[in-house]
Amino acid sequence: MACTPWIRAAAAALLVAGCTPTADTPPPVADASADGPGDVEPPRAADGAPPLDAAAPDAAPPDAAAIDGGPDARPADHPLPAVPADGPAPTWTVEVLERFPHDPRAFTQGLALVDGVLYESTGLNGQSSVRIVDLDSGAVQRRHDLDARFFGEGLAPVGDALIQLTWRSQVAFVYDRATLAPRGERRYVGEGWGLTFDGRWLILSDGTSRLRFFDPGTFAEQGAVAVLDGGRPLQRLNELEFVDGEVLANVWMTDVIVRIDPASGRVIGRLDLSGLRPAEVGREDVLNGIAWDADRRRLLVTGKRWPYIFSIRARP
Ligand SMILES: [Ca+2]
Repeated sequence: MACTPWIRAAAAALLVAGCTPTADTPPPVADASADGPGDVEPPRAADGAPPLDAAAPDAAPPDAAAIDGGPDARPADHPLPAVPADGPAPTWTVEVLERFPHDPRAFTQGLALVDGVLYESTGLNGQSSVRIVDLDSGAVQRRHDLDARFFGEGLAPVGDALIQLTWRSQVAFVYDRATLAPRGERRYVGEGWGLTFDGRWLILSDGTSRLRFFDPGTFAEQGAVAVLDGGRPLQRLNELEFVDGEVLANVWMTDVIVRIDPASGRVIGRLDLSGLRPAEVGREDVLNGIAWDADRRRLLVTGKRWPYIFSIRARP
């Protein structure tokens, strides 16, 4: 087991056994909205406490090579190309590699895949759920429905637990990842939109341009970073996915997924998925849902009430 003491403590708080953090990540930094790109303050906790690294001596340095390490930094079959070290963020079109059926009633708000198992969170009051889905057939193998008071949002696996946000209820639900049996709740302030786990921190979007970092065990907020696209705050960040050192984010009501450096908040690239939206879906049934299959290096995307999940890669 590769757990650090910090992770073990967080895992214990979640009753998580056998956690295997998969990535090292830059520590969260304070909100950098007043700063331009490349001019971000040194890492510090949101409450002005000493740098997080001081409280977490096992913290690893930022894994910058995974983001902009040049053409040899990633395998040739990686669906996300290397990003230029400087200059404007590129936009790539994408090609579909595989197409899978998807429940057209699922108002997708969160998608994640770990150990070959696909997990989905759906939204809308009275229709919200957390699911285990067979990717190849689209069959829902397990499902837990939320009380109609709750509107399900982002979803992230952490060890053998699943954590699901709610939109405005300021509560996150914790489940057993294998059975979807409820394990408890965590409180947070503000809206919940997207959620992903970088191996150390939960990363949360709330519909603004911020990415917020939370302790997965206590849900204590550790800091935040403002996402800047060409120097301007990028609002409406929605479903998230951590992929090899970067954060992918749906931008609500667009056909675009942005690639974000979570250390600086800088948008380092965009994927244009405008060709994927099925003709039969409604106006609010937008692109939303990104899952990274680390074992098979597949990038899966879908949308709200879309009849398909697609495996894609950027066109070089
Ligand atoms: Ca996701």
